[in-house]
Amino acid sequence: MLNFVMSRAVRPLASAAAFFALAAASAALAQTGGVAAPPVAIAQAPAAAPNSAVGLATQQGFAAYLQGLRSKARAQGVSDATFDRAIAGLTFNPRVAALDRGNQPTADDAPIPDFEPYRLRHVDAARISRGRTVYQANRRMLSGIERETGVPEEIMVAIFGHETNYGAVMGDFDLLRSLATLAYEGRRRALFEPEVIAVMVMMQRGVPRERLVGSYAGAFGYPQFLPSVYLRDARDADGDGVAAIWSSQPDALASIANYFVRAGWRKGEPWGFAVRLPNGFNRAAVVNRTNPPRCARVMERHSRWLTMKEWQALGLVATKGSWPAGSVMATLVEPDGPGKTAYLLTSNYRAILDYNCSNFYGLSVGLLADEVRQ
Ligand SMILES: [Ca+2]
Repeated sequence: MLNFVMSRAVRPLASAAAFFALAAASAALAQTGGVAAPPVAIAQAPAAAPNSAVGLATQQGFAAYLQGLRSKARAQGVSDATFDRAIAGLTFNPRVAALDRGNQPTADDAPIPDFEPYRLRHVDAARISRGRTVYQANRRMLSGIERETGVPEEIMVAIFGHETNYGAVMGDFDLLRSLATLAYEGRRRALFEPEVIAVMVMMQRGVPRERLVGSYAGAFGYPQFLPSVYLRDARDADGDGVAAIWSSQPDALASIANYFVRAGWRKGEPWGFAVRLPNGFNRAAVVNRTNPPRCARVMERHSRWLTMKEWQALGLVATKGSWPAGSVMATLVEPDGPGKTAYLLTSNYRAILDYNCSNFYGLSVGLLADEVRQ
């Protein structure tokens, strides 16, 4: 299960797909009475809070806001009948608002914890074992998708494992209620309002209302897609005509692969691998001097890009296995500082960061994938 350390490691992200893990972690905490979420606000806001707990003005403002979405929904092909069905009985969810307030971005100068304790919790024996079971159960389908897309079978499985512990923790918040609450609240309306409309589009396309549940921040199903990501990337792989990423492992795994194709996964290249640095390695010579366009706190831990041939010439040694082709580019990351395990990370690692921009997430997905394949 994801835990709160992940949400501390997660930075605010440009990608709409950015906060899956954070949302899942918070949803899991909320479901289990977790102690890391804001305790007072949540204790005062039971799951089915009556309108009176929020205040009439808030509920009236919320209802007026929803009505104002009608023309935007129409523009996306949502009929008035679907729109009315979507907003029927919908109320502001104070618990969602409290969870959102509890997940403010980490300060830029906050210390970053070590990766190794995180790895031990998230790439653990149980998650590896279940991943191997999912892998074996879906081999025929997975290998077909890998042939078609170039996305490795084990990467699909590892994302599934990290997002929802293979479907065990998907969240039970009503997506429309959560996303509309977050949009109405306004702090990230530009992000959440299109997601409200996207849920309505899903309804218009026939997704059953009762399937529209997920994390408090609107991520849902086995891969914890946002509704807009679902509309863009979800696929039907088992042939029943519905991209049922909430109940079909083939659909979910194929949809994850589709996401990575769009994110630029390069066939035949690894995500990365562990390396040993030579004594006296000159880190200053490989510092990245460019400004990352997004996700700066995550990217600033990476060296500049060099080819595998250049890294080898600098004396790096792969701790196991062989090197990729000499022309493949990679950055160097030392998540726990000098003297501990270092990693060379390719552009495929950046595709994992596109899914969730956290080095802890990216490394643990890659390492879980390696274990699942063995
Ligand atoms: Ca299907």
